[in-house]
Amino acid sequence: MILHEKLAAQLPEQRERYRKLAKENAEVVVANVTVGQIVGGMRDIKSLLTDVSFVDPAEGIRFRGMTIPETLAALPKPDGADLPYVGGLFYLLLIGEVPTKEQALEVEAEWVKRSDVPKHVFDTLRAMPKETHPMTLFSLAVQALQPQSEFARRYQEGMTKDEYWEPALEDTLNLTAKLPVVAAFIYNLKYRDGQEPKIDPDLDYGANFARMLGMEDQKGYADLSRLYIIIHSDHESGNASAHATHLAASTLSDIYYAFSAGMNALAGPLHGLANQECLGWLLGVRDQFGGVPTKEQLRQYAWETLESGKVIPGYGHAVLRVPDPRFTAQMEFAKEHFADDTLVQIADMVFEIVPQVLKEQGKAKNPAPNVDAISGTLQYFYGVKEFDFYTVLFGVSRALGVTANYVWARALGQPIERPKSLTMKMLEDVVATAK
Ligand code: CMX
Repeated sequence: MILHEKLAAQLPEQRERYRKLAKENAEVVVANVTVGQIVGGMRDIKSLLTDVSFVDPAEGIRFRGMTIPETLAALPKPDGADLPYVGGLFYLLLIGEVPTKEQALEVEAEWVKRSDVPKHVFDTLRAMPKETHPMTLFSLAVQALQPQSEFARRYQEGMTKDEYWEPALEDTLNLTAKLPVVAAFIYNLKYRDGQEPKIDPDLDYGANFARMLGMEDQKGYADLSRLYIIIHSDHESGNASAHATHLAASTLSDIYYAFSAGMNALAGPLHGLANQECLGWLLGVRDQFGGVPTKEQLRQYAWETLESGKVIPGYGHAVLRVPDPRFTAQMEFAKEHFADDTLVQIADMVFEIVPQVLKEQGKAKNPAPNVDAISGTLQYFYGVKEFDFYTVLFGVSRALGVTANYVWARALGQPIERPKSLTMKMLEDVVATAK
């Protein structure tokens, strides 16, 4: 298999680089940590290692050194499509090179081969109460797949540390192949006829997902699906879903346990759930003003949200200090395909007004939109209107980044994660000494 071969070829050099850092240069100081960072959610503490992606505060995400526009332009596309193969993106994340069309298709073929979901997974989800949130179902389904873990099996058989990456890759391909099927089943179970979806082997990952959600007749949705999955895939390692996955897997829990942990973090309103919250907020604007409001009405509405003690979803970011390029890519898609849509027009006006309001309020370090400010609007336009499903879409995509990181973490032999905590008194003593 192509990913296996390419990874194996890179291992000697990458392991040697890692060994040098870990063994020969371990005492070199990278940065100091302030009290503010310790009490402030470890913000910006440089303490994780990944080559898969990097978020520049002034620019946004780069996948293996490439910006979103560069990535979308470089990756191979299916015939007649405007957006690239998701399989090509996964190859790029994992291997660090832009694949040829044939290489992207090899990844896509691996996914088709591994896409069958065992019946007990569907039955587990069916047994849950009707009102269960789709993210609970998603996380549960991933756990229900865990008995299939190759990593867990091989670990029990006594594989060596050098071999970890092989079953890690195996599990990763199995998991990522099944996630669109699992997600589409959750959609069917919650909102449609409860059918168990099946992959069409002639379609790529993005088009298959679109078809399984019942969107095959919606012109443009397969491309949106590709775009959505690609841009949400990775955002370096410190974000909550990536970090939770990495932390859990660092104990040598397999990727099913670890990814499920990551999804439980994605389900929070300050992280992935913000896309559902954001669409709710935009619909609130639309309903209150019977369509697109005036700028003054919108300004007032935004202030009312802030004064009621809530955040404006879709705005602000822990790292970024500019409009999120993932927002820009989706806004461009929306304007190209359905610029006249009321919600797109409202989202565009929000982009003009809300940063000014947040600046006036003076709290948010970044008043610009993040990825969630627009993603729900696009789904809503095409008819995926059940917005508590949106975080599941995010989860399908985020799997690609966190699993690429997972395979590399096992390949390099990264250890169990264990930062150090201090007591409040210890910190006060540090402050007193410093003064
Ligand atoms: N609306 C209102 N207040 C905001 C705000 C927003 N959109 N963004 C930040 N603030 C506030 C914070 O709540 C914080 O207030 P307190 O001092 O009272 O606690 C203050 O501004 C400083 O926050 P910050 O340092 O700028 O931001 P953080 O790194 O702490 O948090 C984030 C980042 C994303 C959680 C925050 O901007 C937020 O809550 N945004 C809205 C929710 C959202 O869109 N989340 C999705 C992020 C992307 C993703 O992970 O999917």
